[in-house]
Amino acid sequence: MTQLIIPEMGSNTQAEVIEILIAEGDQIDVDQSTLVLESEKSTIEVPANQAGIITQLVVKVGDKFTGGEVYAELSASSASPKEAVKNSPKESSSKPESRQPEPPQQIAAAVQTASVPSASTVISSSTVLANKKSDEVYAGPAVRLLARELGVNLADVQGRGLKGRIQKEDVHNFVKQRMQGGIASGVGIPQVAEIDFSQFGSVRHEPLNNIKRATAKAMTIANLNVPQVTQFDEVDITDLEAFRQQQETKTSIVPFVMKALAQCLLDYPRFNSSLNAQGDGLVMKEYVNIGVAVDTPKGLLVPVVRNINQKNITQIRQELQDKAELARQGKLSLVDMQGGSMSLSSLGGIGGTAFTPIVNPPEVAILGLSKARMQPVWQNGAFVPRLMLPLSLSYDHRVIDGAEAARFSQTLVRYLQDVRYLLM
Ligand code: CAO
Repeated sequence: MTQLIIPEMGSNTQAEVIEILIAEGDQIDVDQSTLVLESEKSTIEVPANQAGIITQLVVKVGDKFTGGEVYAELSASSASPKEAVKNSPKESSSKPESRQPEPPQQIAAAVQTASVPSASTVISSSTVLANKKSDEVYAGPAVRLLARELGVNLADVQGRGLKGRIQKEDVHNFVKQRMQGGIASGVGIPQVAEIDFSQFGSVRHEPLNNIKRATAKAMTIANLNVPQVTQFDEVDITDLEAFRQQQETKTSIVPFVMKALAQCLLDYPRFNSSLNAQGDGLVMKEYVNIGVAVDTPKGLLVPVVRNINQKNITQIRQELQDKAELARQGKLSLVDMQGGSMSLSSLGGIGGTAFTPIVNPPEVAILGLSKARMQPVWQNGAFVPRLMLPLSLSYDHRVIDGAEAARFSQTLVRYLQDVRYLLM
């Protein structure tokens, strides 16, 4: 006759029996899970330290142990471990948390019937893909039950228990990590799978600098949070170009667009707003500041030119030049990049016919400029050559309706087509 003994748990640790996984008459193997204990810090499964047939159980749910206590009496068994499990009268019938993996169809059905994406449905989709591995994991019935309830594939979970055994807290941690990494926005975006590209050929690794990392993060946040639409338009800037060319000091098209944009923000105040934190109201701004995307050797920076409505085009040009220079030298302060009403991204000096700029939250709109080109335009019964500037206005559709965006864009067209309207 031998005994099953609670392992030592360390000083001052007391654990409560929350589940008994064996019954009198069961034939058990060494390391087979027998009890589930829960302490303040963790849940552990107690493996049998002996093989044999349970002759007497001296434990019940709710008992508290500190380690070293006897909880079952055993008699020796000659049966092989596999036969012992097979012959056990209670193994499969009495316990809902059997070691059998969940059939893939059952998990797939659970995924399909869930109408709202949740942590478990997102995780379940990978469960279906990798299910054939789940019977190879080292975890007890209670952990398997928990994993099934949460839709976690245990094959994806790293066990931190004895001999890599998966414990309940490993499953909870796995879910927590997935929640933080993959679905931080609450819309249930699964992570892109990590691929070892070296299997396809030689590769080298290039770290992202701080600016590019910050841009990557900001773009991800923007794209996940803002339902955006881009409104395209074209403006005839032939007259503006003629005026520009007459000036002694050359001013690029960008400061003119900034001035016209500032007037549009005054005309359409919702474009100069931000959604409040609860998403149920707008913060209306009474200043007019425009952030301009500047291409620098280290990456994209967006200095903000302030109070544009109070400045003339020469002042705007000077301030933009100064800030763009500071950006290229890496000397912009954080304050220089804060407080924009709206952003402007000009790729016109490079090329392109149109693009979809990404709204820079908490702003609700961004204007993209592509390269102005001479085009045949139908006027008074004939085609005439006109210099046409493509506009791409992206906006947050939670705040701005399509019709409002089209009107904003048309107003901008009117101001740039005839800058005298800016004086009215
Ligand atoms: N169509 C045709 N030509 C244009 C134009 C347009 N839309 N916009 C500018 N140009 C011309 C300018 O007039 C200038 O020509 P000239 O020297 O003959 O006058 C030339 O292109 C170069 O302009 P620029 O781009 O150097 O200067 P800018 O004032 O037009 O723009 C700035 C300033 C800071 C916007 C620009 O330097 C820059 O960094 N652009 C890139 C912004 C960017 O990366 N955006 C993407 C962000 S999202 O990834």
